[in-house]
Amino acid sequence: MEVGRMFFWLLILVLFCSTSHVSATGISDELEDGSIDNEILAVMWLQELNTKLIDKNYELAVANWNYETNMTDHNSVVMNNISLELHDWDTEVKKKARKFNTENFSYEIKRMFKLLLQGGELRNDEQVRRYNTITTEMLSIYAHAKVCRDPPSTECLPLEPGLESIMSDSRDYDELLWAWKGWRDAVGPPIGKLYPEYVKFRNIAARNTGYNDESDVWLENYEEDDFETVLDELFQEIKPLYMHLHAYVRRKLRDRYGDRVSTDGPIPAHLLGNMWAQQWDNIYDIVRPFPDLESVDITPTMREQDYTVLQMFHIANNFFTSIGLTGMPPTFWKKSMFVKPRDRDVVCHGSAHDMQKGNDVRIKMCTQINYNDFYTVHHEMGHCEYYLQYRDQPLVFRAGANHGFHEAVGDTIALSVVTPDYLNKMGLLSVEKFTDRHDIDFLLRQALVKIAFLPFGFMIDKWRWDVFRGITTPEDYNSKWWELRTKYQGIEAPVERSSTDFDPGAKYHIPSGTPYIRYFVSFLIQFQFHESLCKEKNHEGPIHRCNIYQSTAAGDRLGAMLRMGASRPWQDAMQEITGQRKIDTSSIKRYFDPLFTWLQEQNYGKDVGWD
Ligand code: KAF
Ligand code: ZN
Repeated sequence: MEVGRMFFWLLILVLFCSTSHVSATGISDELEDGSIDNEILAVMWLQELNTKLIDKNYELAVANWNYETNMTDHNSVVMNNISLELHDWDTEVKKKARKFNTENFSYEIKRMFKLLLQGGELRNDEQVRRYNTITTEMLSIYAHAKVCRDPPSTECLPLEPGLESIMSDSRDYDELLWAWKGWRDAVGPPIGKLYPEYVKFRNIAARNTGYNDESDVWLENYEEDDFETVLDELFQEIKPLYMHLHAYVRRKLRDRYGDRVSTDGPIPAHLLGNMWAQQWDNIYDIVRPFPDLESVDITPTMREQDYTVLQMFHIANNFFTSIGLTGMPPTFWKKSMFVKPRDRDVVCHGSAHDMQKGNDVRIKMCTQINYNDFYTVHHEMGHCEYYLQYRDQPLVFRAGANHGFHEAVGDTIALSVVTPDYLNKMGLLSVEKFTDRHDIDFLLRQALVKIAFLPFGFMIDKWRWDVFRGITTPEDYNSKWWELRTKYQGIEAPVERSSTDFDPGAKYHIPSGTPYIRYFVSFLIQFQFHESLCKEKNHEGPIHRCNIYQSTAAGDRLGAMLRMGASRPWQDAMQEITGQRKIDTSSIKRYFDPLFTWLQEQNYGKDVGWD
């Protein structure tokens, strides 16, 4: 041990022993909040906490994994018991953390305390128990729901696979309506009954720690004053592009479904190829501008080539390693759940799990062999790559720079993966000569994924923030939902809705309590990331054609940002990768520029908008 270091530890020991209210295992409850201003002590306390937290979190992560991949009552009880125990422990930790006065601490330590103390806190065991019951119940309703066909058929379909396939593949207006309404009838009302109580508990927890309500907790992750106004401005900037896409798609749908789609009003929500009308790429065949060109949809080719699910994961892994990032470790391949098991109920919605011990990271997906899931595999692996990159950070910093960053990693990679250049290399596409028409065809499909999503990604939490604030009350939950769906997305319910419906509950992130604005943020910043990684690679030409496969220069830059975790505010992480400190729509606009020009030409003299 070098002398300086030894002296440091000696000093710690002396200081430590001279502080009567502090022992190695704890800090006396008698101390007043903010009364300890000894930074060395704080460091020691944090270090001890780190070690203990790893064990506790691992226990919960395993229990959570066991439940979500095998939804038995037993696994639910085990998970909720551990969660209760961890909650008590967590409350104690926070109580102790508040004893420190961090004012004069170094930047890093101060930030650790700040992150440690973020969020709400239920302070009553009965409330915690009830809260856990409600959230488990909502998730279970969502995971178990099935919609049955009319007699004499006895067939009952779950969301995945079943209803989602109907929504993407069927072109029969009534069948689509059946699946759309059936799913909402099955999950909406039972989840809606529990939702107000869920809101109540989240707000109690938030107020216990000094927030106005839960919306403040959710927005705090973005560490920017008036972030809502920033978001509003960003949304306005991309709205013209969305409006033109919407108008063009509406006309194509009218060609297909006739008068049931109006010329100038909102689009019926069940015709866009997706249960939530959040992404429209599944109706690419209906809206294709140049049907004579080879389709950029790789689903048929994947099936012709007998692709396996495992292969999809290996191809994604290969992309990450090709740019010099870390490959998924052996435990990933052993412990992940790649396909829906036949013998038990699972939460099918994709997720990536950091067990926070060693390099144990896992993906849970009910993967099917199609283009969409090929993309989702990259999305989920992006989360795992982030986990692996920041694993040497102290525990509190093992998180995305903000939630949007975590969502953007895999998607940034996927912006390269979907390029015809890369898919050609992989033998999934064989476009020999790439013309301007190919560009439009490709960009239109990308817009159905990326631009169509923006108002959806924007409105979900606009709805929830007002619910948490009490501005929207339970009687108005559903009507407000549709007001926002129409205002931002320009879609409408195909059948009348009432206050006994609870259509928000039909989207996974509502019963699971997962904030959603992260995806809106992600869908903007991933284009900023993509553009700067392309610069790093010295790509020439339009950025929608750029593919960073095998560019270690790009990988190095991305890796440096990922390794920061949450140790600095996201603006610093953004600067690390793009040189900018703001979320900026110019990259996404540049990417789609040729399409925007083309759509404006197509819509010339036609109705645009839905008022
Ligand atoms: C994104 C990208 C493409 C299409 C659509 C989206 C939006 C969104 C959706 O509506 O489907 N995508 C997802 O929900 C993908 C799942 C996930 O990777 O974002 C997952 C969601 C989840 C699952 C369980 C508990 C919490 C959140 N997120 C993660 O696994 C996750 C989140 C933060 C850090 C690390 C992992
Ligand atoms: Zn995700």
